[in-house]
Amino acid sequence: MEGFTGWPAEFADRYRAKGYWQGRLLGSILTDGAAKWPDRVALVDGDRKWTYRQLAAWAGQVASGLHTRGIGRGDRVLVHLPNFAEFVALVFGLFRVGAVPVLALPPHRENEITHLADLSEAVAYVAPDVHGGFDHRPLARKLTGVEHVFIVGEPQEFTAFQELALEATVDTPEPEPGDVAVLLLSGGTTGLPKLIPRTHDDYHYNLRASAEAAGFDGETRYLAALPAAHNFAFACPGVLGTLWSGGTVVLTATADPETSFGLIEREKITATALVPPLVLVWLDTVEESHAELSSLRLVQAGGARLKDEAARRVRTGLGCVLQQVYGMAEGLLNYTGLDDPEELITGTQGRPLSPDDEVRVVDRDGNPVADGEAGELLVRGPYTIRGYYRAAEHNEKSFTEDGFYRSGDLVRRLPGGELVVEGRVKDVINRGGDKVPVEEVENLLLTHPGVHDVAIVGVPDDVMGERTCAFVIPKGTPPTRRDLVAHLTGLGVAAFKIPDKVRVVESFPRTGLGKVDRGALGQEIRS
Ligand code: J2J
Repeated sequence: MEGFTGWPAEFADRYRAKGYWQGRLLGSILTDGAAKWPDRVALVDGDRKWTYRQLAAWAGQVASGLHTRGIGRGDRVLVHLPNFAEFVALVFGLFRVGAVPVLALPPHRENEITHLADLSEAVAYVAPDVHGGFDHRPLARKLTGVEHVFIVGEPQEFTAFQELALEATVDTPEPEPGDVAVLLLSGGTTGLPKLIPRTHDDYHYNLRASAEAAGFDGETRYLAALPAAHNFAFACPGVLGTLWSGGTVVLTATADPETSFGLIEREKITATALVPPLVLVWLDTVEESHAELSSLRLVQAGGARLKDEAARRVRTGLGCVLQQVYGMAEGLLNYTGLDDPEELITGTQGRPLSPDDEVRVVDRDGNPVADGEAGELLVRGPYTIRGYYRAAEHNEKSFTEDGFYRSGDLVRRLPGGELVVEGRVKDVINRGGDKVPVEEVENLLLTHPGVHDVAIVGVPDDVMGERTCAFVIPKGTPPTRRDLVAHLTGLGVAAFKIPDKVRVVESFPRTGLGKVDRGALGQEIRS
C-alpha cells in the first residue's frame, strides 16, 4: 500500500525466522475458530448471541457484500461504530477481503471524521443511525468523497448495514499476510490524528502474545467495556485475542459500573480492560453494589498511569488480579505478569511483551540514561510500526534514522526490565486515557474571533489523572468558557477534547527561548 513504511528485509526475515510472523491472516481467527469450536458462543451483544460458526458465516456474508460492491484489497473503510456485534462482523468481513478498517472512536465527531475520511481516502463510512444522542446521518452527508455509506439501524437515503450481508456467500480473494490489515488512530501525536498501519503478520503476533500474557483460553469470557475500536480492547488481547483463544466476547457500549456489574454477573465475565478513571469508579461503587463478581479473575488497567494506591485496592476490592498494561497503538506493549510479586503489579507498568522489543531510554540528546533514571522511551520491534501512514514529514520527527519510534513518554526502567511511566515529553494531555492533542485544539480555538492566543495545559486531577485548562489571551471582549464550548461543538470536535477550564490572561509566561512556558502556566492553575 502506498504511504506505508514496512520493516527492512533483515528485520522481517528475523521476525519470521523467530516465529513471530507466521503468515497468518486476521480473518483466519474466525474461520479457524468455526472449524475448531463451531458451537461455542463467540459473541454476545445484549440478548443476541452468535456461535463461532454463526459469526464466521456472518463475516463471510459481509465479505461477500463488500466484494460484490467492488470493495476489496487495500480499500479503506471508515468504521465509526460503538461496541455493537456489527462492529465485529464488519471488521472480520473487511479482513477477509483485504479491505482496511480505519478505526475511528465513538466520541469522534465531524472535525475528526472528515479528517480521517480525507486522509485515508475512505471508499465507505459505516456508522449507527443515532447513538449517544448523536445522529450520524447528517455527518455522513458531509463526507462527499465517500462512495458508500452503511448505517446500522434506520438508513434514510443510505444503505442499511444488514443489506451488506449477502444471503449467499461468494468466493472472495484473500490478502497477503504482509498487507496492512487495519489503520489504528494515534493518541500520541501532536496536531491532527495520525493513522497507524498494522499488518496481518504483526497484529496477529500482537494479539497472540497478548492472549498468552493475559492467560486467555477457551474459558475466557471477556467484557469489552472500552471501545473495541481502540487498540487496547481490540487486540491487547481484547476482542481479537479472546476469539483467537476460543473464548467468548461480551460487548457493552457503556462501561458504567451498574451496566458492567450486571453483565459480569449475568455472563460470568472472567476478564476485562479498563482505563484508570473506570478502575476508580468501579472500586468506589463495588462496596455498595450487591452484584456477584466472583467470576472475575483479571482486570487489565492501561491507557494512562494508574496510581499505586488505586492499584493496591484492586485485589481486595474487585476480588481479582490486576494487570497493568502500558501500551500504544503504534505497537509496543508492556504487561505486568499475572504471578508477579505485588509490588511489581501495583508499582510498575510492566515489561515489554516480546523478547525482540528493543527498548531504549534516552536523554534529550538521544544518549542512553542509566537504569533507574527517567528518559524518553524509544522502541523498535516485531509489532511496532516504522512509520505513520501517509505522513512522510511527520515520520522524520517521530522515528530515528535506525527505525526506533519516539514514544514521547518519559519512563524509568528498573533492573528487572519493568517500566514505570513518569510523564511525557510530547504535547498530548492524557485525560483518563483519552488523548487530547494540544496543538489541534489550540488551532481550533484560534478560529474563535475573541481569541488572540491560546495555550492548553494539563491540570492534575484525582480521578482523570489530568484535565485540560485553556489559557486565553482575548481579542476584544474576553470569551467565556460557554462561548468556547459552543464554538468547538459547532466545529464538530469530540467532547473529550473540549477544555475543562478556561482562564483569561493578559500574556503567557515564556521560557528563555521565547516558547510558552506551559510548566509555569500549570503551576498558576494549581496555586
Ligand atoms: C501510563 N501511560 C500510559 C499506562 C498508555 C493498551 C493500553 C493502552 C493503550 C493506549 C494501548 C499507559 N500508564 N499504563 O494501545 O494496547 C499512554 C502513553 C502511551 C499512550 C498511547 C493498549 N498506557 N499510556 O493507551 O495509542 O503515553 O494506546 O504512549 O491510545 O498512552 O496511547 P494509545
